[in-house]
Amino acid sequence: VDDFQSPDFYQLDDLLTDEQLMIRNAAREFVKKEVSPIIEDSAQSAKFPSYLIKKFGEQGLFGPSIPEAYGGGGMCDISYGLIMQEVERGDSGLRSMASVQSSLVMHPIFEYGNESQRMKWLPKLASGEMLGCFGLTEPDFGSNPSGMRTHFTDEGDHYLLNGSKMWITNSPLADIAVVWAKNEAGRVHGLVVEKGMEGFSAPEIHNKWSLRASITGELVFDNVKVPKENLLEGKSGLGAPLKCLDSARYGISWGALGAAMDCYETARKYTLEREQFDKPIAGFQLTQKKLAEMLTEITKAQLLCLRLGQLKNAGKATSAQISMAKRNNVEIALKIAREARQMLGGMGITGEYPIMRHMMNLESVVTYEGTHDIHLLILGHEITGIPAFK
Ligand code: TGC
Ligand code: FAD
Repeated sequence: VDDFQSPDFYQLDDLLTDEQLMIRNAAREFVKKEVSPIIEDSAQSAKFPSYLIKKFGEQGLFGPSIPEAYGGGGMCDISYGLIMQEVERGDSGLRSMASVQSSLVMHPIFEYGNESQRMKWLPKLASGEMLGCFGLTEPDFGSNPSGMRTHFTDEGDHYLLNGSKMWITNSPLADIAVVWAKNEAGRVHGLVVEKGMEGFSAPEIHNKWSLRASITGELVFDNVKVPKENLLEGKSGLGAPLKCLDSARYGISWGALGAAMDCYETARKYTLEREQFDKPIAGFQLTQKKLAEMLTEITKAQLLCLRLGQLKNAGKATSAQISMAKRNNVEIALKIAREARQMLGGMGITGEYPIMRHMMNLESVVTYEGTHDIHLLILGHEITGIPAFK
């Protein structure tokens, strides 16, 4: 199950550089060694394997595209995508932990922070000494973050922050939270809130049937005094957090592919070995139809990712292009997981195989970072020029 073959039907590996292949293979080996042996237990017992944070840092899996001067990997966006693919081949929950750290915490600090903020937080986030989280969603504002109520006032020598955030990956363990809140004028700004600040708490959300190996919580701000030097001054307005989402959504497009590959490979191997009616079930036309369609969808999704990565490297990828890839790739991964689950019959529901875990994880992935339908509406807006959100 975990020898990790990577379907490459169109020989896309030939289009990767030696460095990209080396980075991908190193991430693949790491996941095989550190994630695969423990992930089923973590998910079954709903325990986030927090000791992996440091190991992810040591392996260079945090902030791959942040410059090396700040502890990052200085890699291109295709390498970042390949890392996300391999991590999610292991588990979407651990990919969530890593994409929040890289795209939603390190990215805004790097893009919108000043030099002292960058030097204060980025190297420790890169090494896994610190864990971060990103607070945009609120109990009453998920798809529509522009309505957020979390706000801060200028109190002269500090800001006073009030409000709450919901569904925040990593929050109960995070050392810092990049929080999006409105000022007195209603303008959205990013603030870095640090663990231990008075009035700040991050209770865990329990009983998830999805991403059980990832820790999720709330963020509650009750008159939290945030030092003025914790404001990210480089960009304000809703576009600031949405731009971070572009980076995370891009990584998820690759990540979902990893989960899809794992389900496909598991189903391919299982159906070649499992016999019914005196022959391998892979010999029946219905099974072959499923496998052929899975491989076709994986190949199409790989092409989307690779081209999007090239555009991103050239600074030309648009938000709508990223929405198309996130929406398509998560959808095909979810469909492949559901089909693969059926192909394993009763065995498909057990933790002996990774498929049911991927399937349940992907139910969150299809919802977070913009739901399936929100991405469709982003594309509708792009095509027609008419926003249909409101
Ligand atoms: P709208 O008026 O369209 O835009 C407001 C401002 O933002 C700009 N903008 C973007 N900028 C960069 N990247 C994007 N993708 C952008 N989309 C919009 C836009 O140009 C405008 O700028 P300006 O200067 O004119 O003010 O905003 P709207 O309120 O109509 O909303 C648009 C909509 C619905 C697409 C947006 O709100 C949206 O994407 N909603 C979905 C929310 C979402 O994705 N939340 C994710 C939370 S984080 C998360 O889920 C982490 S899970 C992580 C994990 O565990 O992996
Ligand atoms: P809602 O916005 O209430 O949507 C409910 C349904 O209504 C959806 O099907 C949606 O598509 C539909 N809908 C909404 N508006 C429209 C419309 N205009 N037209 C048609 N249909 C519409 N957020 C963070 O900020 N940081 C995190 O780290 C984070 N991690 C998460 C981890 C997990 C496990 C989960 C489940 C969520 C996480 N989120 C995080 C929140 C996530 O981004 C939101 O769940 C998501 O944006 C959807 O918001 P909602 O759940 O409030 O659903």
